Amino acid sequence: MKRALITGITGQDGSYLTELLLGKGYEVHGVIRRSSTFNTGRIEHLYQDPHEPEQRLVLHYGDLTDSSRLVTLIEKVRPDEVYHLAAQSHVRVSFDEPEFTGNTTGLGTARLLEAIRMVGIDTRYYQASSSEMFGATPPPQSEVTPFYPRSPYGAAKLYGYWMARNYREAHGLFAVNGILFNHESPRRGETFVTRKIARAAARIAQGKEDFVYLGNLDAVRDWGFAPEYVEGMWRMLQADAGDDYVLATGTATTVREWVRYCFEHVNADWEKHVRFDEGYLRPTEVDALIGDASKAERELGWKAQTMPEQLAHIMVDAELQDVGVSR
Ligand code: NDP
Ligand code: GDR
Repeated sequence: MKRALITGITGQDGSYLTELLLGKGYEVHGVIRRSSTFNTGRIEHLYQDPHEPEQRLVLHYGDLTDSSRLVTLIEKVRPDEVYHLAAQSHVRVSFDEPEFTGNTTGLGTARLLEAIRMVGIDTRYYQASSSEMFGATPPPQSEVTPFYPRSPYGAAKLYGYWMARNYREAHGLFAVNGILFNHESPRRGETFVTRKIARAAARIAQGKEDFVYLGNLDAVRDWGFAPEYVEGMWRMLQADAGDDYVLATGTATTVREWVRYCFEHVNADWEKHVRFDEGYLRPTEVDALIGDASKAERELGWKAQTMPEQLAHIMVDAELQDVGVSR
């Protein structure tokens, strides 16, 4: 039985990855943060009582700012595969909290890599790199596109990317950078734009709200479906050697088009319900991200299946269900 350690197991991707790995027969260990309220909602359906003899999902307290804890965790779990997904992952928030974002999203990666090196285990390491590292470089973006991050988050992720590459080159670690373009789902955090809009469309259609306040509607993103992307992460760690791969759909959608997809799905006129709030603008914006995932298709047999309009419908339907409407 293979053993995996997932940081960020309580996040969107962590929850789907846990489902995938448990389904493949893995023993899964997840790192959770201590908080005063439950933060395990996304993995509640997977929870296994520690008293069960066959327990294959084990949760451990830990934090990316706590180096010694990362060492004891690696020592205790001795995983065959490490999926490093934990991060302060919100781009807009990173402008308000640049130091914290650097400490967790950037240095947290160095701490984890160093814990692996210090303990000296033979493991495979996945780094959750991001299309935000391309920032201002025009699309299409692939593994050979130059980076130009436009936020403290993007800069921190770029540091993590190069640390993973350096541990591959300097210490021979099987380290992979998955350069993932935006991927969404009904489990997406409520403050990311796709979920915010899907949720607003459903609630407005049900008369529970009247307006949604948004920032830049002209930004172009490449939105795919998260469960497909975690399958890509797993495939990267099953390859013959550590390498870097882009995962994306290759399609361009503006925030405005996403709004339209969501509101049309509930037969509502978006122009009556969307209002502008400059508070959601970023000091520096990433105008357009459109990924070229041909390397992943060629080498891993991975290809995105769900395209943005269908994804918007999946997310709106989930929100409608949440407010008691079934379709
Ligand atoms: P989420 O924001 O949903 O999840 C982030 C996870 O990190 C949560 O489990 C969170 O815990 C945990 N975390 C945050 N800070 C710390 C810390 N200091 N110590 C330990 N754990 C911490 O992100 P996603 O699931 O969407 O993304 C997964 C990873 O992939 C992230 O690194 C993200 O930056 C990256 N990424 C995401 C993309 C996307 O489109 N979703 C695209 C490209 C990259 P808690 O639940 O307690 O807050
Ligand atoms: P992003 O996702 O910054 O691409 O990062 P987000 O959904 O936050 O923004 C996408 C685009 O929408 C515009 N926008 C708004 N964004 C938010 N959050 N709220 C609004 O009200 C709003 N109005 C317009 C933004 O300006 C932006 O252009 C996500 C995260 O998951 C990162 O962790 C990940 O690395 C990248 O995707 C790839």
